[in-house]
Amino acid sequence: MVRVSTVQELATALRSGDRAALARAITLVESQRAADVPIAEALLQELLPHSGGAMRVGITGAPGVGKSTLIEALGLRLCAAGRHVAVLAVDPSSAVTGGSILGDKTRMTDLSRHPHAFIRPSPGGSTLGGVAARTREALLLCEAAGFDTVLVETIGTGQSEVAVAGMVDFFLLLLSPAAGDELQGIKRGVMELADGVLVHKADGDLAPAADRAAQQCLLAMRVLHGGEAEPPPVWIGSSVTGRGLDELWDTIAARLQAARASGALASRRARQAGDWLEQTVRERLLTEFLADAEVAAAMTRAKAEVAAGTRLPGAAARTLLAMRRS
Ligand SMILES: Nc1nc2c(ncn2[C@@H]2O[C@H](COP(=O)(O)OP(=O)(O)OP(=O)(O)O)[C@@H](O)[C@H]2O)c(=O)[nH]1
Ligand SMILES: [Mg+2]
Repeated sequence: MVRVSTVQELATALRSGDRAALARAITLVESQRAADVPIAEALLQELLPHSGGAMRVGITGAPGVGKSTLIEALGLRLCAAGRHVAVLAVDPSSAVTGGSILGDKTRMTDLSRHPHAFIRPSPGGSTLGGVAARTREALLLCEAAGFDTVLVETIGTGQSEVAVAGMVDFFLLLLSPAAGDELQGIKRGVMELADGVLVHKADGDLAPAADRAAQQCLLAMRVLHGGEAEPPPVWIGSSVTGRGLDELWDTIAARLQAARASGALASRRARQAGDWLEQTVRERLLTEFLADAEVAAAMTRAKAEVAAGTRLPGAAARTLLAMRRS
């Protein structure tokens, strides 16, 4: 797609703030064509020293809780305050259907028109790992292009949350005002991953329920983070009225500022990069292993045997792994 000799040109254009170059660069890292992979890697390597400058904030929550609406409301405020905001998405459903939360459902019309904003729908792909990896690389590209704020939206489905929590500096969970009743049903793992919780849609008739939900959430967070000096904050807010949004962002910004000063942010990012490396190795090993036609056929047979209960998964896995070529 892009000639090797143009990596330098593309990097230069991207760093100068050229949107088309950024979009092209992201398309390049999203490309699954074998020929594009080394070029994408060269580009990322070239731009790596210029990445890392953004506040990276992940936003998760059940479908319809208002993630996109919040991102648009926050994004517009941040742009008005002079920040440059990039919005990315990790959508596990797009891995299956090729659809995209940002593209199809919520277009963030006002934010997308703002000259200081850049919105990129979730990449397609066959695995969540692949989609998340490309989003992470897109995040680095946005930073190299000068965006000082990157917001990553993901639907709350467990795995994608772990992936997004692993690429951001602050992971925000959105709850609906009804969450007080449903708190039991919210996966404990998600509450544990969250660096903060916003009880959203606290407006109109929903406001009293939001207050109750926030109280219950506060209790739950205290239990989960009992020993910590600074347990994750719980906010109440509305993207429709704007209630609580300034406070939300100011607290996140202050926490990140403190984490930067103390070195906690650098160690969080270092740990994330290490985890990412390990995960990438796992995923590539598996992909390469299964790319062998004999192995794939044996895997299909083994799955049938395991499903039928005629073989144990452990034994079948051992036989399969013995097929590895050295
Ligand atoms: N009352 C109220 N409604 C809101 C608020 N924020 C969003 N909504 C509404 O909630 C619905 C879903 O909003 P989205 O922003 O698309 O929610 P989402 O979490 O991004 O949804 P998915 O991407 O599909 O998971 C829309 O009808 C919004 O208008 C809010 O603060 N108050
Ligand atoms: Mg959305």
